[in-house]
Amino acid sequence: MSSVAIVGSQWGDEGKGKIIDYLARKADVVVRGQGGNNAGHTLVVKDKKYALHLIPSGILNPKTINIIGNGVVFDPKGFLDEIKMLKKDNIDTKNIKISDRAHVIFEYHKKIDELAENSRGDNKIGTTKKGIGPCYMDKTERSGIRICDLLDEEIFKEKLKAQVEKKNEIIEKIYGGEKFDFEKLYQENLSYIKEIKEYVDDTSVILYNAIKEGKKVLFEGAQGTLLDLDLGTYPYVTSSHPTSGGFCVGSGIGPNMVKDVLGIVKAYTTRVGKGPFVTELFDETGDQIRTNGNEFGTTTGRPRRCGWFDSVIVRYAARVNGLTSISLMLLDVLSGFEKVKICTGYKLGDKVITEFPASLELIDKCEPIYEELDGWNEDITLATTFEELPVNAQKYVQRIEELTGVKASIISVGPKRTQTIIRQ
Ligand code: 2SA
Ligand code: MG
Repeated sequence: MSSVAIVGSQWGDEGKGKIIDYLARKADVVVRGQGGNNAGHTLVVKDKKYALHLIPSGILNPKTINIIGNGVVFDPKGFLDEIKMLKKDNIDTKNIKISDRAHVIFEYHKKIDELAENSRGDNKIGTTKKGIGPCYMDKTERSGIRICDLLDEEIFKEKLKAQVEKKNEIIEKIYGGEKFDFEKLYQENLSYIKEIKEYVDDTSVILYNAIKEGKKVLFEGAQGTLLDLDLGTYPYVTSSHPTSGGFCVGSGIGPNMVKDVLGIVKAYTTRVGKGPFVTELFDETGDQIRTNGNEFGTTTGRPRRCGWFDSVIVRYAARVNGLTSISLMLLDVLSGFEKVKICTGYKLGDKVITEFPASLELIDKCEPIYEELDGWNEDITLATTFEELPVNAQKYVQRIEELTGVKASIISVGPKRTQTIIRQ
């Protein structure tokens, strides 16, 4: 590993956490470049679990630098809650670096996220209500407030005042919601920045120098390719770029500084929230995948939508991310099915489509074309090499590799670190 980017290759929740945790322990620098605390990963040390949403996964290694890049939307309160949790257990937080260019999430962003979702009736996106979209809206509208603005009380006051006035108007006139008190917000955030200041830095410079010195850098992706604002199933997407290109802009480096791009792929498909999903199963098989894979949201507990492996979207993810290999997760969940199916293309009228379409209306009309493979009954959770997998499981993996054009360099057969097959 010199520098490797980890990207979710479906709709998030592919099991990135396990691989990130594994690689983060060896990394000199771990970087987040997009999203905010709409991500979620759990780190485990000595049987103690730490649920992190914003702080990068290298935090438990005292020597690792953890960068929150300029492309992240930063929730000060969420960040300080995580710091508090870590400090309580004497975990050193001094190696966290926050970009002075990162945009800040304020309470009004969260409120607007919630009000906008509630007003969408049946067309809800299913957002996490963390204020992610509204904060990125301000950023692209060029009225956002960045970390560097908070470092100067007067500049911050002026910018926040203008924003609170504007947001109050939206909240009151459009949604009939309750207004925010400027002074309270201002004072709250002044107190936050006092604690945050020590972590703020020009993170692009730190990262650039680390890569030049040959340090091991892990780019920690959140969400997934199909949730990308440009490349995902728009508008049922998040407001950032969870694809490999997002790391360049989101952490301030050139594309030649990312060496490998490891796509995290679930052995089947899931998604939370609304939006198209061609291989979704509404029958007992879907229920069985959900039960076997414990496919329920970590924070809300809501059941995830489940379906067969869709090679159209993973091949798409391979192309748009430039995947150099994949890590195939949760293969053990498919044990016990008499037959397993892989979607090889979509049928649209009398046409066969193998490239993922842009239009949601077209995707809705697509029928999956399945290839049926023989399943396996054996418990595979103790396999440590590819050869130890039942022949039918091997065939399943090989077929996925053929259809996506990318080698599965890692296969995960259970949640534990030992339940990982690394292929040379
Ligand atoms: P938002 O709140 O504006 O980002 O929501 C927009 C849509 O994006 C979806 N979304 C997600 N879907 C799955 N996993 C998410 N986060 C993972 C977690 C982290 C991961 O476990 O929390 O896998 O990296 C995530 N975040 C946003 C959301 O459901 C909306 O459809
Ligand atoms: Mg998750």
